[in-house]
Amino acid sequence: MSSTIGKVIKCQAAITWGPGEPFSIEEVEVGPPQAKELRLKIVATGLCGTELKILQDLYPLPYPIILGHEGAGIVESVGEGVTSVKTGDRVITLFLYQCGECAFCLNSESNLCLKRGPSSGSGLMDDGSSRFTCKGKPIHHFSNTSTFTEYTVVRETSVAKIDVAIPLEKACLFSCGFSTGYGAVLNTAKVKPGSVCAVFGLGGVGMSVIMGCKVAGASRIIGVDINKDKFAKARELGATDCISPQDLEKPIQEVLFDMTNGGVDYSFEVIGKADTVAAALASCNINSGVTVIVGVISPGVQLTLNGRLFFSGRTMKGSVFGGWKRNEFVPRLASDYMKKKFNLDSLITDTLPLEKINEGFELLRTGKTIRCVLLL
Ligand code: CND
Ligand code: ZN
Ligand code: ZN
Repeated sequence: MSSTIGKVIKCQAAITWGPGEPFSIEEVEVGPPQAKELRLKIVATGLCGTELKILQDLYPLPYPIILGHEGAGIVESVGEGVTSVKTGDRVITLFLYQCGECAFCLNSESNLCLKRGPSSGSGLMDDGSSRFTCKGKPIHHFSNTSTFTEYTVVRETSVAKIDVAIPLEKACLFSCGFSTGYGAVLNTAKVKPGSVCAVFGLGGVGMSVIMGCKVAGASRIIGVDINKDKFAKARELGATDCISPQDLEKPIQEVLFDMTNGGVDYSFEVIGKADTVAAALASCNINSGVTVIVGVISPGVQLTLNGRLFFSGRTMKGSVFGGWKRNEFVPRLASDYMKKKFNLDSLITDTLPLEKINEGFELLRTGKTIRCVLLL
């Protein structure tokens, strides 16, 4: 590895040239890391529902771009001033910008940085340039990570060390899907033992919400999805009931209200659609019901909520990256993993090489995979 230090690396990457375009496998040049940056050899990267939305809903991003935000890899080299990691360290990527110095970053209760919030930024590094080029053109970075490439460059603050015995092809799910769902339960909702929970959307993130609810001691966990093929896995992971809204004669919120004698204590929206947000809110109980929105709602989509739903004690809140901070999530998740509190492995239903990334997203779009992990 040392022979590449300080040099440009040529490698394969999946480039998205414009909104909604399929991934194109190209040779890219990846420049060496600058101050406070590091270059990472990606070993594994999961395909998350967020990229699927970006492709389907034509998100306005700085194109061309290398997407991917659920990665795990090995540090190839570090730029000037990097102190927390070194060549050879195993790390996972952190898509959420956390400067580590502002008032929000210093507050133990918050994980969104004052400087950038959850925004993925301009697609450029802090010096205003990109470390990727392809066919002579600069290619943008995505979400502080860009993992659909054999090598990427990220800020030092965009990785967390994972020096425990979890294989990187599994640990990549700590980088988004698993942590996002599990943390939404433990950090954002703070589900109390004995609670009744409903989870709308049973993808990789929703399944991780189910595992979180189980660890929190929920007495009942109701999975809601229009794809009934998801139900077997949801039950295996802890769901006590599974319902498809398409099988019902009444709206899902009314069915949940009746089933639970007055509504659920916590509902999680893990789809990112306006109508399921409204249904999740209406499903929770009028006194202390809490709805957590985990799903990413596409730009321009407005929510329509009946104001009467708030003539109640209900709470509705958002959750990004499960409320985790860079320095705290790996030790906690690794410890729970070692104690076998959750089953990370069962989320990974498919593995593919980088060249088959379009096939992987097709599996996700058609609901045939929970998490497909690309092995690079
Ligand atoms: P994935 O596509 O795997 O799962 C979505 C699930 O929702 C699928 O099982 C669908 O069948 C189901 N679904 C779709 N429409 C409906 C509907 N109308 N009613 C019931 N079920 C439906 O996606 P994922 O699990 O990877 O991601 C889920 C969401 O989480 C998605 O919006 C993604 O963008 C978001 C997310 C949020 C964050 C965060 O930090 N908040 C991080 N990563 C992903
Ligand atoms: Zn900050
Ligand atoms: Zn994600």
